Formats: sequence, C-alpha cells, structure tokens
Amino acid sequence: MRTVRCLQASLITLVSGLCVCGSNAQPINLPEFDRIDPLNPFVQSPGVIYQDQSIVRVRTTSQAQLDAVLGLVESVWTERVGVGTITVQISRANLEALTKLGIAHDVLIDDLRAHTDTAWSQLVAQERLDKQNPDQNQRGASVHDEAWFANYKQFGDVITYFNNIATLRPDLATMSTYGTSVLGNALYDLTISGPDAPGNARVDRPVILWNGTQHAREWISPMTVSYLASKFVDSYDTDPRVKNILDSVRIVIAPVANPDGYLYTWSGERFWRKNRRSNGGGSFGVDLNRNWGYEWGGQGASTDPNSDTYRGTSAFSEPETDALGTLAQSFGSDLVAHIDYHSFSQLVLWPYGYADGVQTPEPDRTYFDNLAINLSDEIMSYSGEFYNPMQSVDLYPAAGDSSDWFYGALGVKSLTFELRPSSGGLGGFDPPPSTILPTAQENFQAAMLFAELTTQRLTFGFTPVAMVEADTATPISLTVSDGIASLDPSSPTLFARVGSSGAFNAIAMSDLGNASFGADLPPAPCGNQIEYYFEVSTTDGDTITYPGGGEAAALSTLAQEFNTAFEDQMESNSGWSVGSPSDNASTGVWNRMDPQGTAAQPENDHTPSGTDCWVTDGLAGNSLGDRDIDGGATTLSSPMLDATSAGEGAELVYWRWYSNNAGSSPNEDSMLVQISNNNGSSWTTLETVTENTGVWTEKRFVIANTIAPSAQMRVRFVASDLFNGSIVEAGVDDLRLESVGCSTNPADLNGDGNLDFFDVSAFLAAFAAQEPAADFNNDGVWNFFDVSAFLAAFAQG
Ligand code: 0X9
Ligand code: ZN
Repeated sequence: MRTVRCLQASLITLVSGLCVCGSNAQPINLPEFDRIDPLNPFVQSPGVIYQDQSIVRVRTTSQAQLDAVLGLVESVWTERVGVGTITVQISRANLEALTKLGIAHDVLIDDLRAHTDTAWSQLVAQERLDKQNPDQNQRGASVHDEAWFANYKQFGDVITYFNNIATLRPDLATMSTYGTSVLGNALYDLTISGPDAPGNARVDRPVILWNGTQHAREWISPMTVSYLASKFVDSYDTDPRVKNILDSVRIVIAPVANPDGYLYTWSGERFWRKNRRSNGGGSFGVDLNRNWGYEWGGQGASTDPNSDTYRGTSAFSEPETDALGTLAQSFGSDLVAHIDYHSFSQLVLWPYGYADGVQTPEPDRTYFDNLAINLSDEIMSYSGEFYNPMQSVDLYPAAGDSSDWFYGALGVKSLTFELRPSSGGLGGFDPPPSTILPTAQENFQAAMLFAELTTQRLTFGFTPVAMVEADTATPISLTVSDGIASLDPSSPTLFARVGSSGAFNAIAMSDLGNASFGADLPPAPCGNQIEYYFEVSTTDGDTITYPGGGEAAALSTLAQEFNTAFEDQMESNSGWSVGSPSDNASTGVWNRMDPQGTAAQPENDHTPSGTDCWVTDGLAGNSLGDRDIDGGATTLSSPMLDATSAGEGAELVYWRWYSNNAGSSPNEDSMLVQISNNNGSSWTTLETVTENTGVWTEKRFVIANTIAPSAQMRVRFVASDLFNGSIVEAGVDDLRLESVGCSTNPADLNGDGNLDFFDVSAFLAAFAAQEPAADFNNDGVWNFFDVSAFLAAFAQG
C-alpha cells in the first residue's frame, strides 16, 4: 500500500510540484526548465553564430606556421594541437589570408552555418512530428518510450524523462540531485536497483556510475544514457537478465554532467564543448574532462582559458566535476565501475591517458584490455558496428580526464566510451536523429555486459583444449582474479571424469603464482571424452564454479593419439627465410627473437620451455606504431618439409599471434598463411587471419583438405600493413606435422582390429576379474561407469 500511496502522491507531484513521500521520495520536484521551441519561427538555430565561418584541416610544417595559423583562427577543433595536422574554425576572410600565406589546408565544411542549419532543420522536422503528442515528446509515453529517441532532446526534456521513470517505477528508480552547476542548474542523477530483498538489501549492492554529457556538443551522449535508464527499468519485469543485474547492482546515471554547456548548445552555439564558467576577459568555459584531480594539469590539458581543452584553475575547480566526484566518493568502496559517455569515433577507452608512454599496471592492464574487447565484441555481434578498444593514451594524452581519476584515485574500473559515428569531421557531433536509437540500443547491450563483468565476484581465465594426449595426464591451468570478492587461494579444485557419466573426481589445484592454478586432467583411453569443471571459494565463503553451470555445464576434451613427425620450436633457425620479391614493408619485417611485449605483440614466445619465435620485429620500440609492420608486406617462408612423414590425414599445426585492432584504421589488414607442395613454385591459401586474438592461438589443418601432401611442402606467412597506416603485429611459433586419431579402439579388447561379440565377451571377462583392461576410466574401480565407457568406445567403431 505504501508504494501505491507514494506513487499516487508522486503523480500528483508532477502537477502540484509537491511530493510528500518521506524518505521514500522517488521523483522530485522539477523547476521550470529553459526550453527552446524549435518550431517558433523567431527561434534561431544554434548555427547562426557560425555565419561566414568554415572548418578547415590545416597542415603546418613549423612552429612559425602553426603560430600564424593560431593567430588567424576562431577556434581549434582538434584536442591535440601541434605542428602537423589540426582542424580549425576560421572566418572566410581569414581563410583567404591562410591561402595567401601558402599554408596547406583542406576545407572540410565550407559554410559552417549552412551545415549546422541543415542538421537543425532535420531536428525541427522531427519535432513537428513529435509535437502531435506534446506530453509524450517531453517526458515519454511510458517508462521506456522508443519514440522518444527519434529526436535529440533538450536538457529539461531529458530530466523530465528521467523523473518520469522514477514517477512510474518508484520501486526501481529514485531521482536525486547531486549538486549545482556554475550557472545554478541542478545536477540530476537517477538510481536504479531492484527492491530490497531478504539478505539482499539495496544498500549492500555494488554501485555502477554512468554519466553523459561532460562535453556539451556531444548530443548523442545524453540520449544514450537516457535509453540505458529507461530500458533497464522497463525490462526488469520481463527480462531475467536485467532483473538479475538490477537485483545485484545499483546503477546510478547522471545524464547531463554539464547542463550549462548543454543548454548553450541549443540556444547559442551548437558546437560548444566546455562548461560556461566565465574565465574573465570575455573568455568562457573549462573543459570538464581536463578538470579531474588525478594527474591534473599535465599533457593535452591547456592553460589557455580560450582553448577548448582548458583545464581550469585547479583540479576540481568546477562545481560540475567536483559534485560528480563527490557523488562517486559518497558510495565509498561500494562503487566498482564507471563509464563516461562521449562522442564521437566509436571507441572504448581505458585508463591511463594522462601522459605519453604511461603504463597501466598489471593485472589491471590485462583486465581493462579484456573488458574493452569484450564490450566491443558485444556491440559488433549485436549491430555490426566496430568500437575500437584501446588504452586512452593511444588516442592522445589528455591529463585530468574522468576515467583516470575514477581509476587512479578511487581504484574504480572506469571506461570512456566514444559513441557513434566512427568518423566525420565536425558533422560527427550531429549525426542525423535516426542514429540515436541504434546507437543507444547497441550500447544497452554493452551496458548490460559491463554491469555483469564489472560486478563479477571473481574473474576466470581459461583456454579450453579441444584434444589431449591419450593415456596421459594433461596439465591445465586456470587463472582466477579477484573481482568484487576475493579468492580463497587454497580452494581451487578441478572436477573431472572420463566419459560422460559417473561421478566427477575432485582434484586439488596447486597455486602456480600470478593468479594461476594448475592440476592434471586424468589420463583417458584414446577416443574417450574427459569432462571437467572448476570450483573455487571466496574468502567470504561463497562457492563459485567455472563454467557457471558447474557439473551441468562441464567442458569436455577428446583423448587422442598424436604422432609428431616433425616439430620446430623456432629456438634455432632450421632453414626459414624472410623476404619475397613482392615484399615492401619498410618496418616490422619478420625476425626470430625473444619478443618484447606491447599492447599488440606478445611478451613471450609460445614454447613452454623456449624463448624465441618468429615475430614481425619483436622489439617494442618507443610507441605501438614504432616497430610494427608499415608500408606493405613481409613474408616468412619455412624450409622444405615432408608432409607425407606424418602419414595419411597428416595435420599441419602451428601457433600464431595476430593483432590489428590497436591504433587508427584498425582491422583493415590481414595475414595470409599459404602452403605449397612443390617447394614454393605455387601457393594455396590455408587461412586469411583477421581475428585479433591477442594471445597465442593454435591452428590445425588436415593438409590433404587443402593440397595433396608431398615431400616438398613449404608454408609461408605473409603479414602486411596495406591501405591506411595501422598497427599490425604477427608471430609464429611451434610448427608441427602430426597425425591425430586412435590407432586402436580401446574397445577392441582382443586386438584383432574388429569390434564384435568377442570384444564384449573379453570385456565382461576382464571386468569380472577386475583386470586393468576393463577399468575403462582408469579410476581403480570396476563399476557401471567402465561398462558405459566401454560401450561408448565400442559405439564409436
Ligand atoms: O578529449 C576528450 O576529452 C575525449 N574525446 S572527445 O572527443 N569526446 O572530447 C577523450 C578523452 C580520452 N582520454 C584520454 N585520451 N586521456
Ligand atoms: Zn567528449
């Protein structure tokens, strides 16, 4: 009853502006917001200010040239200003002066006013359609209203939409303010979480904070976080995945971190970025994303109040950053993760980013890298859009950004998302309104996964093996890192069984250091499956399995006989050669060495006891782009190998590394792996590698499926950086020729090559006599499971 009464009171609130719900107040009393009426013929577009202005990309070659350019421009649109290429806003008159000075440039947007007015007229047209239902246009027709996302929304409309969520679902959403902007606008946030439950009080749940709109002109940001808010609340009753998340997490969303700037982009200047602090002397605005207090004031943060990246007078000098930081700190150690939503470029950025060459310490570096890749993959598989995951400093160094502070000062897993579009000059800040919904939807997928991954009690790392050596114990290892809970290091246990029935045997795992735990899979006769899973405990007494489903979700691997006819661990050169007539790479040429690890290249070769591998220049260099492949192709060719040595069905096996997802223009390139059976006279492609594994990956090919095996086989790896310059690194190690299979079926007990009645009878005799031959799962007991394993092997023929 209480909730219902409060809900009624809340609905009245919207009208009367007064809520008396005690401490349970869900929606809040909103002021009258300044609102532009785009349909009013006297209202001007926020592009008017750009009359006779152009956007130009300028290329300078000296400091003198750069100074001349800076003297002519209205403002600089590039975050990183220096000799080289920058994008500037310049008056038509000064554009002529630039031309006369002979400084190289391209005009990106000739008439900035016309450009902005075109985007504005799209918005006006959509507003006209929306106007048919004015109430819905402002606050949405329901908790989650897809139609609301058909157009960009002003500050007041966003906040009204949020308050409406809290009004309609007071059981799930609470609206608050957390401070006031420079110009006195309230800073709003919405907390979303499932109701209190026995043993699961809201206040005990970890907190995730998402904020939008630090940068005023990035209009797709408030829209995206609005979508997250309403979609999470709306899906609670219908989507078990969302219910699961909201019952275990508190999500706090601050949709407009910079209300003054955002209001100004609607009323005055469409491409305003900063807040609206008066810096004196007619200069306005601090870049809030240079004002945070971790390593404040370093690279990429300007001391010039006129600059678009002005850092402010001190860390947290601005009430907008100060209040958001204070809100974050108010959650204490409950705050576990944060995302700052920006646009544009489609990036998933992880800290640090405050200075060139800054290294994020392990194990967080690996954690962030995996997290960002997982989120990027999630979006890719949902919508096909690529969000490039990278450490933020690889975009450019910028001190005082939010993610550096959340991570550096609070130890919170923080990301900065750059939303759609992936590219596009200034127009990138005003993609057509039809971009809003798909951007928001793909980010809802990523946001769900983000909530799940960052609030995991522990994080597991395990690479399943498809096949193991028959009759041999196989060492495997599992990594377990602390998440929001801590691992009891004495707890990791492997559960395994031979065959697909019977009890799993518990096998204690030993601590191998570096969060890694090892144990042996039991030996199994050729042709048998081994099923297994892991179980660990947290220090607070929870039991967690990997995979999550435990026994029911057990992993499996097949015991096989491997006959290795040839193996090259690349520890010495057995006759490999580098180069081909068509090679034209200028850097990153293949060499054989102990690689130096970078974000794109392995730290170690693959051979467990080895050091060296083939790698496209294994030196790390001064930056990611220093020693990778540039300018074309580089070819690595094997010596002549006898493919017939491993018999019929011979397989070519190698471990490879490939990375092309860091830096600019990612995923444009590939590595060709080719095979020849005539000593290199002609080549057939085995695979075209594009997947960015970022780990050593084993590849296995039945040679006869591609080419007739001969004694004159050669293999070559052609890695290249074609098209735009990008980061490409590749590696090859541990190449083998082998045959895989079972020479004898273990069910052929009398060894006559036939599976028949006589084997069944031999099995029964051996079983009755408790002979090893009938202990099919090698567990020292003769029971039903041996019968079942025998029958399984028998059935395989
Ligand atoms: O420059 C920014 O603040 C962000 N890009 S935006 O175009 N939205 O302005 C990116 C910040 C990423 N952080 C670092 N590179 N340190
Ligand atoms: Zn931004």
